[in-house]
Amino acid sequence: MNSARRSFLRGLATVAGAATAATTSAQHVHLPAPPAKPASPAPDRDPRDGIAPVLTPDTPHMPWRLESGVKVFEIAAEHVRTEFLPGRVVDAWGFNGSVPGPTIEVNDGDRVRLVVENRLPELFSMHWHGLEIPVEMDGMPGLSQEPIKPGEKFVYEFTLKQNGTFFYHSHMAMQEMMGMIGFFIIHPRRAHAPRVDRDFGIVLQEWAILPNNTIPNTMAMEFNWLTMNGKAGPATTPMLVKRGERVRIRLINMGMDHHPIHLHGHQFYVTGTEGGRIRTTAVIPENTVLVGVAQARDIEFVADNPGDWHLHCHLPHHMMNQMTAMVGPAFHDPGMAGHAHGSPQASTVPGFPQDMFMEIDDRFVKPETYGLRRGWTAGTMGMMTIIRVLEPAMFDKIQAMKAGAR
Ligand SMILES: [Cu+2]
Repeated sequence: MNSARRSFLRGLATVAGAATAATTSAQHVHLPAPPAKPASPAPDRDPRDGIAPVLTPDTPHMPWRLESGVKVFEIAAEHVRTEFLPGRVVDAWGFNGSVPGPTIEVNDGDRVRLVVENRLPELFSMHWHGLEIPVEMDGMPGLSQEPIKPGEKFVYEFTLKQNGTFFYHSHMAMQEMMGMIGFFIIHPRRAHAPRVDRDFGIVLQEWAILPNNTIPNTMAMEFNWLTMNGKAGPATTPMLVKRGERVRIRLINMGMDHHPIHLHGHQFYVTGTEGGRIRTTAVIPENTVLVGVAQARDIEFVADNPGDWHLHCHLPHHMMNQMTAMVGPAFHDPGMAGHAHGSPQASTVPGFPQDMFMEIDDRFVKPETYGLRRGWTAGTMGMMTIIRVLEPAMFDKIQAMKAGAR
């Protein structure tokens, strides 16, 4: 048994325990700024049960209220103007002002009531992906219910009897491609062993948006914008962990491609799928997990290698922004040699140019990026984010900066 597996299993004994800025077009200047995403409420959680709250960077939590023992959520399906990057405005469809929709975080055994309002100009219905619930609650338009008409509501209500990483989404195909998905995370009554110290969630989405356009082309078969929780690198907010902590990252995918998500500097175990928890004796080590369409994958690892590490889709075309015929191989201009950090002779090399290297660090200054190596933005694009394995003092310093920034 290697050391990584040993350290993963140790806890069993303690059960319960590119070129982004250039994409802004003049027509966007007159548009109103996207609304700020709603604030996240404090998670409903007793810290003694060993369960860490889930953080979904750049995406808020769905608020709820308790009515006679039922957790009530109000969800509006609506147009959402958002930004993948500063200046890259997108007219997507989402929920409660957010794309992807706010994260629903509940517990096994909860009774939930989800009041869904259709603020779209066409029919809609909501599906609860992976949940074992009465068929009339499954949200299949036509088959299990009348679709929700514009301006009307439908009340979904059921009791949860599973735990794991699930999601909610429109069950109208093209609406899915407008962005209509969100996490539905159900915690077990007691934490799975070994328990994790940090628990993150990332929604993988892809979009086809031509330059000077803000509306995704939902019929496209090729995609030039790749997002994690609605942001493209380097706008994806890094995940912060302390050295030595055990970390879970939940990944879900809604789009037309499967994404091989690769973690640098660590091996991980896939501990859960869209069907729930994998038996501990069945997990295998990996550092790249294929997250297929409509699938969920939970990965867990001990963050014992300090540094700032990429977590990203490894499809080359998914590691860049705004890929179009205007950049990359199709754009051959000898004048780019200097602009793209090439050599003066670059234009004599067949194939030039391929990649550009643009440092735009000053546009992504926030506590979570404090202390990253200069130039980090040039290599963090598309479906890419960063997990920062920090020494405790640095971790605490950034947390204090975040508290000060609020
Ligand atoms: Cu990908």
